[in-house]
Amino acid sequence: MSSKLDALNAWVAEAAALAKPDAVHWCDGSQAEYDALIADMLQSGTLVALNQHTHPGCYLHRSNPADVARVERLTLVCHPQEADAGPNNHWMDPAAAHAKIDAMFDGCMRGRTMYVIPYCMGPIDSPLARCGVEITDSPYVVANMRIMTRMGAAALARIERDGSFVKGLHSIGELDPERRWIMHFPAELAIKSFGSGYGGNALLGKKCHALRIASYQGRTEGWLAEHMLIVGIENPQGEIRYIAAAFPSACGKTNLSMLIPPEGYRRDGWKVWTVGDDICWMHPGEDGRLYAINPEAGFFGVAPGTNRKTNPNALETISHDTIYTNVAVTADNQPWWEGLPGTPVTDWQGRPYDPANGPAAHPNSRFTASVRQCPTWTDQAEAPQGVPISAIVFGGRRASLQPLVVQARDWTHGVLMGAMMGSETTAAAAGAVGVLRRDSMAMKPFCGYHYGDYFTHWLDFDRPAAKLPAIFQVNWFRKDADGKFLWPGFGDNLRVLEWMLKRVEGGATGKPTPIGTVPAPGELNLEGLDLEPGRLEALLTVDQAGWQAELADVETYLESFAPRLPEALRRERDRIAQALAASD
Ligand code: OXD
Ligand code: MN
Repeated sequence: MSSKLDALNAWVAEAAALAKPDAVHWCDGSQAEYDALIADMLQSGTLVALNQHTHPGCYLHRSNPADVARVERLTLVCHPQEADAGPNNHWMDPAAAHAKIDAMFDGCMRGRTMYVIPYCMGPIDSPLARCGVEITDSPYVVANMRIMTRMGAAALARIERDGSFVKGLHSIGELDPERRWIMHFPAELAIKSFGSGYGGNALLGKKCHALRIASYQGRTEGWLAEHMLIVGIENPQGEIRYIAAAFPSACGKTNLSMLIPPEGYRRDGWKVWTVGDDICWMHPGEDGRLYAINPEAGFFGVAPGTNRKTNPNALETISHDTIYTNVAVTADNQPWWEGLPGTPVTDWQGRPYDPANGPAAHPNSRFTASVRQCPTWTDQAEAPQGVPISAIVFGGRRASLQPLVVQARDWTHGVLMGAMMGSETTAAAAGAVGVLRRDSMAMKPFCGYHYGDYFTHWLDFDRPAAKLPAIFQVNWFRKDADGKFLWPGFGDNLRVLEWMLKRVEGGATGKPTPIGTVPAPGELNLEGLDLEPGRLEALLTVDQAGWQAELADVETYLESFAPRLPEALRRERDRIAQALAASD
């Protein structure tokens, strides 16, 4: 009798015939299965147990030192037509790509077990969720996928109901950077990844499915898959408003999604609720608003930069049942990275710590932990219909120019703000750190199709009955002439979020500038904050000549997407350039 799982069974059989594993294991997602995998990995040395008294259920994985980050130049989006991938992606003809990578998969799982991981991105009963199946030869990937997704029997049952799923085939191969590819076939809803065990390259539910493939699915089906955190802000009246915020990798999305309100806010009854820290799928609801779900079930966060001061909620989240990757360890076997108390004795590569070798923890070292372990996690993250979004925030890491916060005057202006985002690069991707690059909507490494078409898709949400979120641009990273950050950031960012929500509700008038609306004097609540005189003014200044140069650069950047650049964005850029010139 034919079943809706026939396609899945046939694909698994085909993959097994190609990769030739010794055994095939269908993952059920149970605790017993997880425990057995952990035990096997402890035995094989893939994992090292950490101090089980201070960190129960925590383990450390040391990756191959040449496999520590996403590699954009080896990440391909294989549309049948090269033009559909756009200048924002690397492309290969699908047939050539399949042939190249299948040759690598041939026999690659000999002597290994092939794991079949059914998973669901999003609450299991949500109409907004989508399923996938990852085939992998890495037990580390299986254990991480169990934390990061709804994995196992329930996902398989949904796949049987839906009859469709994203196919992800993964092998660590020999972990040879010369034999490594991360390939996407959006039209086939398929992913093939070879030669890397690193999260973004190997946990296929995350960047590969939930962003690159899903962005393409979202375009066809009328929704958005974005590189955004989702946070709920509860005011003293008990009303909760949700904000979605896009920042490039390693720019503090995890910190913002679980921030601790400043003391005065806590006293007044403000609360912060975490829905997600990295990915947001947004669909228009019947009432015209955008509703969001977090497709993930876990955090795959950057460890360095996480400490008592920056993110106590994350520290608590990862104090148990967490997989650490590439952190250092202390003499009593606790996980350690720069900024934590204590002293490292062993670095991320397992060598005795020697400062001459660089940081003890890899700058892109990570933790994998369930969202449910987060003290600020809200069960609204399980709401099948998602949470309504009141504001969308775009943020980059810019030492100069970009003010602390600016509001777009309308949706088109907001889409331009997202499209022109620039940010200084971080360690989350291989390559130089600290170089300014354009990263539209923080999706440069993740948009699965031509950016010009993507901008058009964004603009299309502005329909007559739509009640769209307000759009803001923020920059927590502006520095003074001495290179010191002007804004304290972290918990104090709530002050900026509060202003945004006041704007949404009509409670703040703001001050218009040629590039958008900034807080009027007195509108940002600075109570309890010891900002030196002149700092706020410096944070909110619009440097006219600097912005004219910026817009000239933006023009060149946007024109790189011609002929698919939507005319509306070109006009919007021109409007702002003229407004700047007129304010001269
Ligand atoms: C991530 C990234 O892992 O953006 O979230 O690199
Ligand atoms: Mn990310």
